[in-house]
Amino acid sequence: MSSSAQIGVTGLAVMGRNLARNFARNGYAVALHNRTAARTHALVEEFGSEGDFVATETAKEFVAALERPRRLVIMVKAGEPTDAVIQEFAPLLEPGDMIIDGGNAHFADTRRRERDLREQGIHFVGAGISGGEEGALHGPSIMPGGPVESYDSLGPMLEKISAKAADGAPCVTHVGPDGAGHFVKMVHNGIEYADMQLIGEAYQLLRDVAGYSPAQIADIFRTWNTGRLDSYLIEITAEVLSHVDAATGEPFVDVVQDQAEQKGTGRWTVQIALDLGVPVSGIAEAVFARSLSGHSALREASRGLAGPTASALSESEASAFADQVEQALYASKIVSYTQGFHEISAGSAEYDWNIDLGAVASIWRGGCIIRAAFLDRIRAAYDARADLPSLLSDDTFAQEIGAAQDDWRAVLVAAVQQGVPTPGFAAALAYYDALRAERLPAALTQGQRDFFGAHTYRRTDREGSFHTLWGGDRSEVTG
Ligand code: NBP
Repeated sequence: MSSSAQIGVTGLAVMGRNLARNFARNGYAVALHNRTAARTHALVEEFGSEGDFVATETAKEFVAALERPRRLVIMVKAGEPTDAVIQEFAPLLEPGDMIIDGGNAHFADTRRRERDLREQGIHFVGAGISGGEEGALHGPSIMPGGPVESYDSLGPMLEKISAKAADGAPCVTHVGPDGAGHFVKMVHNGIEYADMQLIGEAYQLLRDVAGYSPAQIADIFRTWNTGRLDSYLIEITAEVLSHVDAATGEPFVDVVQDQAEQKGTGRWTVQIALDLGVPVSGIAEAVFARSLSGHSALREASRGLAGPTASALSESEASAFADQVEQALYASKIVSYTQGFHEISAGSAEYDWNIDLGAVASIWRGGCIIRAAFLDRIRAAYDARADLPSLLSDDTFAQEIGAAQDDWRAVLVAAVQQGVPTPGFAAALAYYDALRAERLPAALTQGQRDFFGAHTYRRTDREGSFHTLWGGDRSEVTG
């Protein structure tokens, strides 16, 4: 077998198969491998005419089919299968070869794998890939980490197969060393959770408070999609809401069980944020909301609890309310992204990744699930000021959120009065109000901690740490 393939893909389920086709369609010779060889042959049989594929059955054949230095993409189930595949292939590779893990790995695993393989001289690139199976085929957003020198030869290939933003820029960049790519992909998914939760809350408010039907709400989302909320998730929301179930003739959304599923990345985003001390309350509420939806027995047992009596809005009130919901959704979305970017910036500082936040916003503009017109403006905000403390410190976003705040508050008042759960909108507003507050009750918390645990406190008027003798004469001593 000649070593002619420029890249190889092992793991040919939905994602790997489409990624391999994407490379081939872009003119690269692609070596194929899968644990179960039948998948490899099925791909060649069905799509062999799309490009130059080299089907292989064994690990040795696969490695032998690759030109050197070798570029080997792993697209298997994240976790143990990835380690198993690395253990199978690494002994067959040579210094300078490259393993690219395109699965949804935890960034800590990526850091470990990169460290282990570095000892062998193998470049390990953990690459977050977003866009689902369609993205993998037609152009995903790609978030590669790993050694920067690997990007010299890999980068141009990824740029070719990636999505392109509206200005033609490829949706891929070298995010940073070792686990930086998978970390950014994790936060991308966390933001995706928050975006979906906020859209869900907007839908329920329009349905339960304004009294619109799913078809009418689909039209509202279509209108929103022509404005500043223009995004893939808003677009598909309109599609899902306008779909009618063929079997029953009911709106599709009414025949689907209201129990949301989750894989792991949203939960990881929150777990890591807790470790880093970053408040990602919007993402956390989204994860909890999915979790609550799945507790069917608990929900069943609570159905009889008292709630307010809803009062229907008139047609003109409903229309005005819909405009307010748009404001609340947009303002809450700004907060979600603010929190997500804060987590990336904290991760970057903790692990010394030096991540360019503007570049991250830029590569999310196409191909990925959270692609949105709005990301152009986030990129511009970070490009104008790389050390922006928060998106809310950007003048344009600050002005927009300021202009939205009255409606945002009014929507939450309506939600509370009518008993519609809006944890995402509420958490976002609480975050906004907490950030802009002159004083927070944390001062009282510190007093309590000092009272029961002598944990000490710092004063507003003097340096140092202090303790009050609560059980004695309440005099203050230096802590
Ligand atoms: P799956 O996550 O369903 O994994 C199936 C693949 O893993 C098959 O090729 C299977 O081989 C292989 N595999 C398993 Br399972 N255990 C293995 C082992 N011990 N050794 C070797 N191969 C093993 O595939 P997917 O949905 O295409 O996703 C691939 C990766 O991409 C995952 O990490 C996923 O999280 C990530 N991802 C998925 C999406 C998406 O929308 N689906 C989006 C972004 C990222 P077999 O054929 O022999 O069983």
